[in-house]
Amino acid sequence: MNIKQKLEERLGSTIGQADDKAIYYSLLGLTKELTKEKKENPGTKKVYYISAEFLIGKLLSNNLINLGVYDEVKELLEQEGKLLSQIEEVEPEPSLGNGGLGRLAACFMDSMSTLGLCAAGIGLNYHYGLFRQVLENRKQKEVKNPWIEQENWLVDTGIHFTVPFRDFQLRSTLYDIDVPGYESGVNRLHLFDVDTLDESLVEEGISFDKTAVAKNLTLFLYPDDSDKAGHLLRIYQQYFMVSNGAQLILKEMDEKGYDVRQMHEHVVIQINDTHPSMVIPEMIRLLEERGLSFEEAADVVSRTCAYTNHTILAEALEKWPSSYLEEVVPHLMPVIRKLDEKAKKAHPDEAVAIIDGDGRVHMAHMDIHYGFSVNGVAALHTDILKESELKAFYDIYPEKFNNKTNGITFRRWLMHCNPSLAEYLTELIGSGWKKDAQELEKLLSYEAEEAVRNRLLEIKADNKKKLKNYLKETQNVEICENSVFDIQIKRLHEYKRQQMNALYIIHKYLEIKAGNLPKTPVTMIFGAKAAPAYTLAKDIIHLILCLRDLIEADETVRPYLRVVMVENYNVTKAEYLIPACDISEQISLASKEASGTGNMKFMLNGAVTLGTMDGANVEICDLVGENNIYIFGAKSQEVIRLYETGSYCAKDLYESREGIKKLVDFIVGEELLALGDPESLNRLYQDLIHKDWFMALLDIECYIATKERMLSDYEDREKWSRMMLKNTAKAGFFSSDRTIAEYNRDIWKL
Ligand code: HBZ
Repeated sequence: MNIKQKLEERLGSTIGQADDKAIYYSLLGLTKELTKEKKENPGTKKVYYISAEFLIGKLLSNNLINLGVYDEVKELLEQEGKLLSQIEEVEPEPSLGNGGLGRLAACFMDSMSTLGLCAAGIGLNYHYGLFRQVLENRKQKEVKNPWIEQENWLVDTGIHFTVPFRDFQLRSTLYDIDVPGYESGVNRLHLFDVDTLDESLVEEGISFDKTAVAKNLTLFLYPDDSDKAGHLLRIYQQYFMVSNGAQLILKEMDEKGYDVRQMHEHVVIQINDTHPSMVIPEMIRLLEERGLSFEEAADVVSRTCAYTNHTILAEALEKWPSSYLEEVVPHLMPVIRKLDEKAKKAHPDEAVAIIDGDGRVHMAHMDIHYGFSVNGVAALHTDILKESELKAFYDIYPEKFNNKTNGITFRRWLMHCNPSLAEYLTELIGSGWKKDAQELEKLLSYEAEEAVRNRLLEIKADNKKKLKNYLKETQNVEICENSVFDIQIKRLHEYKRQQMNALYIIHKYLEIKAGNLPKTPVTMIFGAKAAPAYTLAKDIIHLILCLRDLIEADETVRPYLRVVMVENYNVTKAEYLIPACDISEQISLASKEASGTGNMKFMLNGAVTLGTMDGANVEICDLVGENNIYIFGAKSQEVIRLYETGSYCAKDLYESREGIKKLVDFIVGEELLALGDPESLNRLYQDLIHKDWFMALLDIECYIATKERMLSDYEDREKWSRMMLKNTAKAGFFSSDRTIAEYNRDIWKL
């Protein structure tokens, strides 16, 4: 039976007669059926990628692409007057992730399947995800983000485990999402859940009774941890995730008849940041139950586990008070204490202790002592880990440290989100790049051809129009497609410096007021969620929204400068924003952004980077060359030195630089105070002058100068289109297929 027949059978009507909803659910069913027909990726050694987050995005189109039927389905629908892009609107997007770490896990799932690796993801099935962001009264409001409908991508496996806690135990149910590779086999994403969940616990917004663990365990990703109950809940979640994971791994080993004493020959557990770290003591505990001695169990687990670090920000490196662990998982503490004693015996240095003098358990330290690999996610990041942040560990275990520069799946971030560019590339250089991304370099031979460059400009213009229409439909804002699209989309965090970009807006506003008009109007686009308890991040959102409205109401500025904040930024919105971007904002304080992956998505789609020498920006710069990227700001060495000596003083800059003072004062000037919340604006103002922990004032002047140079270069369409071409052509290195091949070559050895 062909696809059309199958689809109409599911619909019970012709495609033409059905509505978008009915077509979506029929396609969902059909896609699941087609996936079932694919073979699982085989292997005698399997990697389990454990992660608190999997930011998978909508799945329909991507699965159709990977199953090789996307074009057929799209054409079929078009013949009947239907648009696949319209039908996709019906699909809810799960928010099972927060940012780069979660999206990376999703890209890796795609690449592991595509490369035919025997692999699985392990995580939790959060019913309400992170949260959905609503922008109201120029502020962020959080509401739940339900995504599990009657018909959905989850498959109930009928597999259950029992997870023990101090006062009770919980029965789990395993749900799977199939992950078909591109023209390859299938792997699974395993999401564990509790049967006893009570969704009605969530009252208004995202608040709920944090003590009713059996009822709330999988409601939200990263529930509020500003009090003790919240901390405990996160420990409950993490332990539930890893205990289920460990039990699943042992079950699969048993089924294949493998000896658990040889676990390291058949299993690799990749620990994605520290959230899954308890898998180490838990697996040891389970092996002890099976008769291994502590020494034997610790040895085989150490040869099985590998740890990826995604940040050097101290506040993100988890340290749990042992009293909390005693309250939730007392049976794990004896194992952790033994691991601590063993490590202390060999390495008495307090800097590498698992349990510190205050009785806190350092999860990353446990990962490094009892894992065989520690990797950073970009070259600079790994160097900083080795030379400063984790130096004490690097001195002990130099052989464990390695770099794996992040990557992105080109199936989603080019073929799906930018089909016209993908098609044009294929027309020029053939379709080999879809399997071997390095082939994009063939594009370089067209650099001198004006017709090619003009076509690239045309595709960009079309994508800008598409974004304009999308924003009109979804948010009722009307932007000018002929303006420069300057985009910063990422988690809201001080180190990412959205506040510095906001200061640029103030600069530009004042310039326009003074009569210095830009040749081409500029549209500044933001998308960002702030963690619900992160006050200063919310203040920055408030500032951006106040600036937006100030400009909207000003007839003299509005034609030249607009500010747009995309509500509830997520994967779907990124798929519209990235292909439409001219200027990619990657302006973190050097040394703070471990890698970044948005930077890679933008360059692939022909945007030009405005960035600091941080994370993977450094590698982008190496690849495209200094003439095809706009780099500014303090270098990481200098920043690290400023922190070490404590010699950065924002106030000095504020007081000595008239230009800086003018911009910062504007935050609490009468124009903004007339629009915004004085407390919020004042808090941000005070912070910038007295703290400015991420040194926005240090880089603001060269940031403004560099962006102005960039805007003026934008006018030279030939020069700009050459830069666009170069960026796309050099993006092949950032395919997650390359990253995963390296993980496999150096760490997993499947
Ligand atoms: O991981 C990000 C890094 O900031 C980014 O530079 C990198 O490209 C990406 C992939 O390696 N890290 C995160 O997204 N981290 C988190 O979201 C996070 C969330 C909760 C935590 C700790 C970190 O407790």
